[in-house]
Amino acid sequence: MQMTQPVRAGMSVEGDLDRYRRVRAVLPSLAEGLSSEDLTVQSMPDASPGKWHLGHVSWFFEVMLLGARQGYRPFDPRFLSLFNSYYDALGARVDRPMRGLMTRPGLAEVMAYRAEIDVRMEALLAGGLNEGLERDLFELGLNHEQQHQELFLMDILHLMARSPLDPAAYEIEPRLGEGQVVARGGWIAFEGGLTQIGASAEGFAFDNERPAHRVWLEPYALAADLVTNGDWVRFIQDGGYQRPELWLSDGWALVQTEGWSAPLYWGRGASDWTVMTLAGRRPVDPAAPVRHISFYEADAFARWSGRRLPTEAEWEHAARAEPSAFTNLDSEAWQWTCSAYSPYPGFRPTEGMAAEYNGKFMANQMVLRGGSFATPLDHRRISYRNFFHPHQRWAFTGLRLAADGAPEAAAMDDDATDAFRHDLIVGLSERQKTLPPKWFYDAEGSRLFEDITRLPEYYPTRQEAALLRRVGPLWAPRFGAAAVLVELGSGASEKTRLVLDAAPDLAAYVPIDISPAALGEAAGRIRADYPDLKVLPVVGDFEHLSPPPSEAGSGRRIGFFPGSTIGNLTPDAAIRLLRSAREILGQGALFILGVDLVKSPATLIAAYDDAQGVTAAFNRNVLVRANRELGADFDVPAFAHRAFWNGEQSRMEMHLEATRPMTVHLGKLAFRFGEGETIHTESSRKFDQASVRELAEASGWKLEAFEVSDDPAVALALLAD
Ligand code: SAH
Ligand code: AVI
Repeated sequence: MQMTQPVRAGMSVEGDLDRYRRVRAVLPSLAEGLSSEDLTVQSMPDASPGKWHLGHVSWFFEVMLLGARQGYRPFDPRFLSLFNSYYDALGARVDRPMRGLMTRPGLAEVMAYRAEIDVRMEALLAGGLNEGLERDLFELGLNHEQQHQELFLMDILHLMARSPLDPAAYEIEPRLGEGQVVARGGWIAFEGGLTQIGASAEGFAFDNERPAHRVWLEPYALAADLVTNGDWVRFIQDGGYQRPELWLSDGWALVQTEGWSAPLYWGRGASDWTVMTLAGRRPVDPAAPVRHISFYEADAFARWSGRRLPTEAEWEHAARAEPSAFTNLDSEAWQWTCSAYSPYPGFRPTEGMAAEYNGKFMANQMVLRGGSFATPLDHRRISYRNFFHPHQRWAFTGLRLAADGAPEAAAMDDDATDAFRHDLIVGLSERQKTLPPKWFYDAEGSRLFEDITRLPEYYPTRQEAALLRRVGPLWAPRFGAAAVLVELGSGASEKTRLVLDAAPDLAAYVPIDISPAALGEAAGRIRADYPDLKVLPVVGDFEHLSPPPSEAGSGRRIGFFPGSTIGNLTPDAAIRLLRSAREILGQGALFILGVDLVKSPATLIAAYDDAQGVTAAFNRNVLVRANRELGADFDVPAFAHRAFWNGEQSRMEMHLEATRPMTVHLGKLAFRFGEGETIHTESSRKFDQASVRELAEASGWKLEAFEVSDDPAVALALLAD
């Protein structure tokens, strides 16, 4: 359901009456299709029945505007207390936890109340609003109603989620704004300094957003994207809910008493996580931003990532300075900040009857910024301060990570985009169109690769990890004291842990990866789990290595290049890489190289063309990335994933095949594809001991050991300077 949108600039300016009607039409349309039982029951003390929302927002207009005019006679004097929410100055009211006991007035009566308030409000608007307080209260009434549109959806979802039937409140999830944006990856760095936040004196804003004031910010960075469900699954898998060291004390107490083990509404399906949504129970979409987490969970996740939550001032400064650098700034989930909800310096509550609107809640709650899919489009504001208690999870809450300083991950910049464009133009201009595989690894590509590593068909990760567990302890004694582990293409740094565990006296770890998102997250997790290790991540291309940072110290350099990623390079490029690694690692260096071994084509092909289509998605993602980052116009679904064994070159090949003739544009350039024509996106060379020896020797290393795993076999080679 896409709700009516405001009239935009360029069209006629919307009058008070039209605006009133548009805003007031939304709640009844959200209630349509729900039964009076659905709208009467209250699922918990924090939530309200749908019927109550419908009545309360009308009450607001009645009390604040209509009732303030002389000689006004209430629609029904009893409603004045029935639908009073929390205004002590306005007399008696029904306690919130009791709202669900209101079988009367029935739904029809509440709708009649709404209709009558509309008639009276429309008469008032026809006569014109008094400028000043009355106009301000009208604005407040509309914004108040919009807040309740979102609350209505939160409360209905909570109610539906308590039913064992998993009922779908709507056929599709209602969105009050535009759709979800694909993740971009990376970090946006800000210098900080003296900045200004808060709403200016013009236009509508709630009292809590004012006054605008100056704030000093130290250098910081904010993640381009929201944390996703996929990220959250990794947190769970890494024992996120079982490790007290990640949690604030009050949060850990709740994990125990409430038995939290996943976000609210998540459940375990037959094979994977499911989540209850407004459209019923669904599989958890790993690419979608996580929702329904408490402040405590957001904070624990940030600590697990080696990051932190942003302050609200950092959030607002970033959103003002570079709104287009971020995805889902205000369109998916409210973002927890680490700022307590308190008055801005110089705060003055709204005048008159609505003085209790915000100010009296300024204790024990945390600020959230942005907006959610359920926030009406013209209700979102950069200065908006939403707030909830830190334990509450039923709002549409998510998070965006922050970091101190300019994190290593912020280095993904225009140069990388230029290089991607260059490689795409050169690659698409060749007779056999090609694209280097390094461009697979944006945030989504890195995530998809991690999914590949868990596929039943993709044996290399499992086999190599098992082998590393065996040979790590045999080789580690050769490292010596205070050695430095330099890993190429470190990705999620999962295998690294096996080396770190085998060699506890390593001084430093230098992961090098082209994917800022994967690197930043992995470095954070390693930092958290190995507090005595210096973790010095480098965003970069391992085909252009530079010496490890000097903070790493002078211990022996241990190169680590697992995963058979070397097989993704041409034989010449592989030699060049190993040669330059030998140079930059210096005298006495060791190098642990992982390679996949030649085996039956059937096993290989299955590993690169899995039944679930994850490898296909990984392959196609590079086109999605080209569309997003370079403005290309690949028709992604029209490209088929192909994987085959090239025996002559001893390599698996992945291609993207045009399933119809087409032309792809990149700026002013056009590239034509015949039907069946492919882009060669990756080669994965498969080795044997002889070819590894040849490679090592051609690049100046000695092959000291060569250990082979069980079938399907992979190998680890120990090279010495
Ligand atoms: N080492 C991990 C990940 C392998 S996936 C494992 O064995 O499971 C390959 C990794 O190399 C990805 O993280 C990717 O981002 C990175 N990578 C690919 N090409 C790269 C390049 N040219 N320079 C640096 N990193 C690269
Ligand atoms: C990273 N690299 C070694 C993987 C491989 O097997 O060549 C990438 C990959 N491609 C398809 N599946 C996995």
